[in-house]
Amino acid sequence: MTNRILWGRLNSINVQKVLWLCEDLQLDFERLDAGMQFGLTQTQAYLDMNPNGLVPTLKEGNFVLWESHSILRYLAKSHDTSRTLYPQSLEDCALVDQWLDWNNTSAWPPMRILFWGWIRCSAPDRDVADLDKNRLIVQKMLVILDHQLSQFPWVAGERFTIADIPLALLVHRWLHLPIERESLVNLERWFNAVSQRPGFIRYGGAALT
Ligand SMILES: N[C@@H](CCC(=O)N[C@@H](CS)C(=O)NCC(=O)O)C(=O)O
Repeated sequence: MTNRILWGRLNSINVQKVLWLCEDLQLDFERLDAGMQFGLTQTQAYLDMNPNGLVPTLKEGNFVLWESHSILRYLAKSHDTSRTLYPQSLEDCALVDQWLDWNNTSAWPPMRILFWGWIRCSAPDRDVADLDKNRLIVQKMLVILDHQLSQFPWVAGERFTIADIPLALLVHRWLHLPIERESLVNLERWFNAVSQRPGFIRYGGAALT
């Protein structure tokens, strides 16, 4: 019997981040479908846990936490005995935070527009010019990531960390959209490696829906 409950639908990128880490850490949990077609997120009971009405939400015992990156940090700090996924050294930890923040503020916003436009929007409603503008912005972001990966094997340096997780899920979406892409060799090398992680194999590599 687990004391860990995760609310969120399987095709949500933010839920997948947490599922991936639970798999890599071999944590047991119960997952309850919530969000989009599953609803639940606007019920008072859910809003009392997560006032944003979004997924994921994690509950461990009586402790409730939302924001996918906060959940990643919390689970890595509390359950990663190797202390490498969210490193203890001030500088290494700051670099992980830097890339997690960059994902949320620079890379994901234009990628979210691309993902919704190509996957969740019907063709007649698609603003192709706007999508192409955002494609170029994402490409520019991925050139920055590619440059980082030309110097280091993993996103935040010499080891796999929680900073790799959101960016790998973003790149998986990028690679599966029906769009033009410039080839980025370091990014491709890293993506081949990161997609061997147990969490990606189980939860990250599904078809986009
Ligand atoms: N910053 C939040 C964003 C959460 C978020 O936007 N979740 C989306 C799914 S990826 C959501 O709940 N969408 C509404 C729904 O699924 O009903 C996080 O990282 O957890």
